[in-house]
Amino acid sequence: MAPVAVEPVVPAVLNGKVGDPAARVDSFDASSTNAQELSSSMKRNGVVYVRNLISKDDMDTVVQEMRPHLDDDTPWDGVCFPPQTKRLCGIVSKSETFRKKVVMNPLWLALSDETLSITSSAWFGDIKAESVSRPVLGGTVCFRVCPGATAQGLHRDSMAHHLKNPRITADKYTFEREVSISMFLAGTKTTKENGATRFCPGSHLEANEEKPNEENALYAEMEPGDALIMFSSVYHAGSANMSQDEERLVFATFMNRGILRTGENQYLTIPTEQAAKWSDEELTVCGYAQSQPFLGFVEFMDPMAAIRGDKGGKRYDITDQKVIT
Ligand SMILES: O=C(O)CCC(=O)C(=O)O
Ligand SMILES: [Fe+2]
Repeated sequence: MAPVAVEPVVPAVLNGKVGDPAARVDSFDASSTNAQELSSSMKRNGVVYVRNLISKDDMDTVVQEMRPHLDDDTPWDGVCFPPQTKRLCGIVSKSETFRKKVVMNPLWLALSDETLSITSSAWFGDIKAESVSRPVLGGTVCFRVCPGATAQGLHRDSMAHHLKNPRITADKYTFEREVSISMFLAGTKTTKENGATRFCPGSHLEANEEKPNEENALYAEMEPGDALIMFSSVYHAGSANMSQDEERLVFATFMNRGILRTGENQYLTIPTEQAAKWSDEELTVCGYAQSQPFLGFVEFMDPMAAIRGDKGGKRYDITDQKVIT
């Protein structure tokens, strides 16, 4: 089925600065598209709009269910977020409507499966068996950008997974390059003025080593209930909120490859009260420390602090890493 609307092709994209000169952004309506159509568009561009992924009424309910928690966060210490932003993590368990309508959205789950499921066969003696590893929820975070916020730096969320992909052209692309996909769902109207997420179409084809280029960025202008879906290898960021009084809410949902976990489930196997008394070294070996950068956090905090009931644990910033330039 043809896209219902196509965003204008941007000259910066046409002049070949991004991975593929043909990169553009397609926009589909959730009622008349399917996972195959969305994934083939993402293959080319790294990113796609799905308009009306959830209804405005459901989106309003999600915002109402979140509202009591939206002020809980404290300003970020570091450069990852400007002080006028707030984050709310773990929303899969904070809003039932979010869990049922967004995390469990059939089109989103089908798209996750289409792009991230792994099927392989293996021998066990004389038996050859085929197995499928399905994607798992990587995280759910509400990003709130208030007036006066400056722009966040362009980054790839896949930096957390230490990918070392080379630059390729779109015809060489396969989903094997990816570890994760992200959905950015508009909770309020999002505009260039009020801090819409910006993103660089085609940047999933660039090498991980390549620096982001602001000139290639587009702003994800959306109505409540619309979604921007991208591979976590696409450069993107929250933007400056230059409005007088508009709060910008975006609800992010991440799906990761199902193999990104341990064999034995340590978090359910080891009693939490017991783990809370173990040494830092023991907890680190058992997977209770963050993998730098940004994997395994609890409310963006160091999980070692969280397991010991310390609500003021360290929140690792990019500047806590070894900064090279
Ligand atoms: O707020 C946004 O629009 C994006 C935030 C983001 O990409 C992040 O913090 O990783
Ligand atoms: Fe991000």
